[in-house]
Amino acid sequence: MPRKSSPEKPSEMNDLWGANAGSRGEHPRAAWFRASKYAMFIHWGLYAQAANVWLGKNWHGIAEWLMRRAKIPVREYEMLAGSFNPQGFNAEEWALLAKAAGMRYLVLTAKHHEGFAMFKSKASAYNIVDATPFRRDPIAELAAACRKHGLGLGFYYSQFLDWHEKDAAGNDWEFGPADAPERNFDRYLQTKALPQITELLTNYGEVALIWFDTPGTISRAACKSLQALIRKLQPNCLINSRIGNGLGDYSSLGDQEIPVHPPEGLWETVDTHNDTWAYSRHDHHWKGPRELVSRLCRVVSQGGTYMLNVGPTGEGRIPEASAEILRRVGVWLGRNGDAIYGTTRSPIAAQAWGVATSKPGRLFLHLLEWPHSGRIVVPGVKVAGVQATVLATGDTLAAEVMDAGIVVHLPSVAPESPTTVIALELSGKLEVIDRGHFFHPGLPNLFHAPFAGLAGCKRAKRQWMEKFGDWHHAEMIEGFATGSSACWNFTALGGELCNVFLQYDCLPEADGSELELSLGDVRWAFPVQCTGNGHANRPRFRRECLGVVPVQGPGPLVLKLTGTDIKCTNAVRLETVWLEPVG
Ligand code: H79
Repeated sequence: MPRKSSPEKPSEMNDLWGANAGSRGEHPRAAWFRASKYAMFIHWGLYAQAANVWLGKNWHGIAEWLMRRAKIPVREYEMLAGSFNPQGFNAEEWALLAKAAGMRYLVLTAKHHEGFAMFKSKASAYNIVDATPFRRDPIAELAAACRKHGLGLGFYYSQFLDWHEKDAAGNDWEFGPADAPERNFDRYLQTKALPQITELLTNYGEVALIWFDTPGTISRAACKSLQALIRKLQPNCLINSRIGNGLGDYSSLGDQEIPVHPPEGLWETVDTHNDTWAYSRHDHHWKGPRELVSRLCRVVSQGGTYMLNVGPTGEGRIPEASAEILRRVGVWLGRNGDAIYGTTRSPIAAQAWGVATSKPGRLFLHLLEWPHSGRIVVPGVKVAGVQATVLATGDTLAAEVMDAGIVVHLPSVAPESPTTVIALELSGKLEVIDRGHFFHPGLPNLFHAPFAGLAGCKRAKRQWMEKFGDWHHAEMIEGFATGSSACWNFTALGGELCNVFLQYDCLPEADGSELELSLGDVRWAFPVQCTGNGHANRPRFRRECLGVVPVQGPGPLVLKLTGTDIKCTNAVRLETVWLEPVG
């Protein structure tokens, strides 16, 4: 059965990514992937030369989509190749940066949607060796550098979209509709995609993985033959889920998606360092070391791998701000990598202080937030004994097992930046006896939509773009009407006076709707205000302080939001509630 067509219809968004690798067991060929945890994605092609500018006009959003956005005719776009001469490219430098950053393998765009091969190809002269003054094969150079430095190398290959070819999918501005009689997708597969994948798997030594994207309408039979070709040429080469039809070895979640719930099986999050994959002259919105470490820890704590992208320029250089931030994360990994590489998912859920990772007999606590209370609790667990150290320094911390769980006493200032990891050595088996939610004094406590008990409303997972192609993901409570309620049951590990914040989205037709907050014996009504003219697929959140509540712990509590006067169903969406110490 062919998959659904056009990825442009919002109703088909769930099919956009091919995020599911199917349910087969894990193959031994995947063991290195499971242990690696952190990788470098590199988007580099002719679009880097254009840098999101075309004919003097600036474009914003993902820069590798410029050809399609500006609807550039193939002959005009090809001119970029004539001036593509990235003399600053140095494979050794990229490999050394990946090493310094603590990344274990690289995945480079061998061919993106623009259709240009960044390697010597007999199957198409539209390649970097034959069509540019550069004449070098960067993939050959990178393969050598990766081998030398012990890095894995994988290739991104856009198997479905190829805007350069009439027979392939995607270029409707020049070649008309996909089903035009003169277009023949199988011919493109046989004459370009399969031969080029053969070249990639034949000419560059061992290939760690092939990274496909947006499988679109490729038939199961075609995906099967693609998979068979890869298995035949390099039986150990992994294939990501975006090959489509559930044929991948591991799942690539949606672009820039960090899950709230741990997915099953082998999976990765792919992320941008700024808001584009390819280099854009105007995008300087780099995530800093703290945010990157946080994203890495959150992914790894759920058992995933984090692949972070860099976008080298048309001169072949990785932007220095991006490289410098990566190196700082690398310094942190040099001191704390024991809590990342080779770990398995956390046996306990994310807590207000952060997330955990695990190794046999050890639990690592990644303190994404530093508590004011001088201690943290790993709640709801039992173990015979525990010893705690600061992983980066080896300094011992007082720790004890109590009724509430494992308690670790902390200095008032975090000893490590941007994130301190505490290593717990456990005697005996760790038993998780309470998987519920906990309120931690001295910390901001999040109450997410997916963990709420709902009545008269529903959970929804949404993804949208802010600029263009820069995906954002959120889980929300939707369909809120008068009488609907969302309720979080939790155990307070102590008492504290807190500000309560609500992050919500409200369309104009529900402006001034009223809800009621209740926590313990405190209860009051509050209005929500229009947050803009967003539509269902592009929320505009507002984070508002609703007031101060006493969290009366320790003990079980219920936080509840009820619609008392909702002026329009489906127009108020709730994202997160926070309880934060008044400070
Ligand atoms: O390589 C990066 C992106 O270029 C690529 N995946 C990452 C790793 C990617 N290709 N396609 N998509 C992501 C999905 C994009 C869909 C959209 Fe659109 C592109 C949404 C907006 C632009 C297609 C065209 C749907 C609406 C317009």
